[in-house]
Amino acid sequence: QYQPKPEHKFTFGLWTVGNPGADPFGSAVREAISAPYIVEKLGELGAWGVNFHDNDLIPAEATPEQAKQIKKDFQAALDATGLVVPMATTNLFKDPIFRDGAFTSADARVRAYAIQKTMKAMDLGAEFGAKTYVFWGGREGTEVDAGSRTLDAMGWFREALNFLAEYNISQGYGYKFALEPKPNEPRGDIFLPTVGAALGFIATLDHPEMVGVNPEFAHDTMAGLSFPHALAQAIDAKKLFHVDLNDQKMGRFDQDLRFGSENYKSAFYTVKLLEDSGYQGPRHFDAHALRTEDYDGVWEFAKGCMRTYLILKDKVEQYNADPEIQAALAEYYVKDEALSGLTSKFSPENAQQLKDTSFDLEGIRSKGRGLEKIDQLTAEVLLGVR
Ligand code: XYL
Repeated sequence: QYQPKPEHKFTFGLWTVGNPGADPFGSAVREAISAPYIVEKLGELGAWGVNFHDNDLIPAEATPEQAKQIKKDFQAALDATGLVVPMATTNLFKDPIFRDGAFTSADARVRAYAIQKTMKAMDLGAEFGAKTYVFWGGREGTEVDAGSRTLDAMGWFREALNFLAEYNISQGYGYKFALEPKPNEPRGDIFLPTVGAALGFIATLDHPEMVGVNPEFAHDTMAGLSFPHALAQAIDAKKLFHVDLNDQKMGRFDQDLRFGSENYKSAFYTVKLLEDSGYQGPRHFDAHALRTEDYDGVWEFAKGCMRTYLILKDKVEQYNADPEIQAALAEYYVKDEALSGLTSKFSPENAQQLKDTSFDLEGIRSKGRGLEKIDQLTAEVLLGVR
């Protein structure tokens, strides 16, 4: 039980289990491991796929010959394990050239280079069959605002995405783009900080149908926002093109903790939203093992992400089938066919009838909503006593 299988569509980035544990105050604590080795290990653990930034696979300094060999070895590992590459992305944050933004840099040369680098990274992803292309604008932001850059940045960001959407079409890659919002870190303030901000921006693009979001649990949680709420909005907008699962303490630096390690209830509602909505995409873990760990700990971390997801999936099924919970929910969702008929669609007649309706205001006001009971029952499912 709780054994991950490819059908569960669990994916990890090369940069997640391959994270050597450096932080701003300390150097790496783990040796670098190769992409083929990561693929082999993830295959053993039951993952479905692996994702990469261009430079996770091909280091920036690799010669064309080396790049060729790296790709060959990586493909061989994919063939041997059956792992797929559903998503690819670009590293637009490590190189100092991006220190003040990539697509939104105030320097036209940097903006052009960022688009060039992304086209090449899209070529690389397509070589391995990736169908989702993630845009995390880690350096797209400011510490200090200068001139009108905060406004100009929106236009530059739009120009880049429009350009790359046309490139996607002209190459026949069939990518779906997924914008990944984050409020801050590494920039003081990152542009398009929330799922809602990204959705608003997508509507202004030339190909809005091609572009959705990649919400990340830690990113909303850092800002003190509710990840399940962000996720629900993305699902409702039919824009959930990818999802980054991990965990996080509120108000801290970006911790990228093991999925389900910190906020059990939000993790539960996250899984419930994904499962109940019929989301078909990858369950991607964008997290890394604690810096305290060696590679044994890294593989425990990877297993833990998937196992906790499956445990929570089981809890969701239990919750959905629990007669007492369902009865409490049936009371919570007060139904009134006649009123819903009136409000479901405007007509002058419905409007008039609604105006003429009298409500039992005192009765509605004075009745509690029963949420203490529902929430306690939820807690008891999670705590394993139901
Ligand atoms: C870091 C981000 C990245 C993206 C991909 O906070 O989550 O890892 O997922 O660039």
